[in-house]
Amino acid sequence: MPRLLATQSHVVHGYVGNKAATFPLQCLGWDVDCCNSVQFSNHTGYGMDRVFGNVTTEGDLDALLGGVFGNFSMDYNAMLSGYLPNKESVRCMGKHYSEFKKKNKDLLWLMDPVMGDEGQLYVNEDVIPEYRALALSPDGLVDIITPNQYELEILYGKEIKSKQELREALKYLHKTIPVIVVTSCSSNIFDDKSNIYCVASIRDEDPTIFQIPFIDSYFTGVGDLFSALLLDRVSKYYADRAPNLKFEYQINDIINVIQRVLKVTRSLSVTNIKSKMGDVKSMKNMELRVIESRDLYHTVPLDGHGFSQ
Ligand code: PXL
Repeated sequence: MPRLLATQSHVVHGYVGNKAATFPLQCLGWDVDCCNSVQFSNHTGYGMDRVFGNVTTEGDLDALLGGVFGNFSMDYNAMLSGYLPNKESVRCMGKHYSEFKKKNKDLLWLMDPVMGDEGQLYVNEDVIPEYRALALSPDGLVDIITPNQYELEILYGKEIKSKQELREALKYLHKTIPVIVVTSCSSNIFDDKSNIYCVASIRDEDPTIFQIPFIDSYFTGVGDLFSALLLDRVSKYYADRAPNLKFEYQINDIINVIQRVLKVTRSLSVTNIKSKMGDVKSMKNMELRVIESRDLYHTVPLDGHGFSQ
């Protein structure tokens, strides 16, 4: 059974971070070890005044990661990192993951540089240089990143306003990172408000662009589910290199799975009201239906319709 270490948030109620990633990965046959970067009552979309709990201190994170790597060091096939609240936690995760990756070159490290969206940061600003240092490390230790457009711009250091600038940003980051999936691009690049775009890029290959119908509602944890599924699919892609596991098919498959999970989530919501940041009732209504979607995480057979370039 493949084993993975995931360092991201834990919420007591709801499904973001490790709560969004663990069960789907277990359904896919992964043994998942969770290190919690925070323990919050719920995600921050409920409003900061409704978030209770603690950030894991640097000392505790250091002890937890040092402990598992020290005790079980040969056991991991993959490492995932997501929401980390501040400079100290990004630095600590980076130090342990980098040391371990240097000793185990074959394991995959997916880093989701969670910083914000659409021009708004939702972690401390001081994480920025830490993520840039990890993404641009000359050692090239991170295998996959999953930024949204805003996070890509932060890593690149420049705003991206056109497809050409997007290509330049990808080229810049590919110097150190082999696989980049930009999970959502804003409409200023594609000039299209009814769809969102996902751009998947492997070093030295043309990127593939996926068009996804825009759903006017606020879901949280979708990026965390995406990263978890991506790590699963890329692991299989690298392990088998079979023609039917082509990278763009994997991404297409993940997008299909996510759309089905969102469909289940919406169909089971109490009312079909649009969810709004800071509004408890509607936020709770749109918590991802991770359990009810249990049969959806495996590869969806290609039907010839979902795939777009
Ligand atoms: O990546 C989503 C996420 C993860 N962790 C926490 C969050 C959110 C989104 O709101 O609040 C704590």
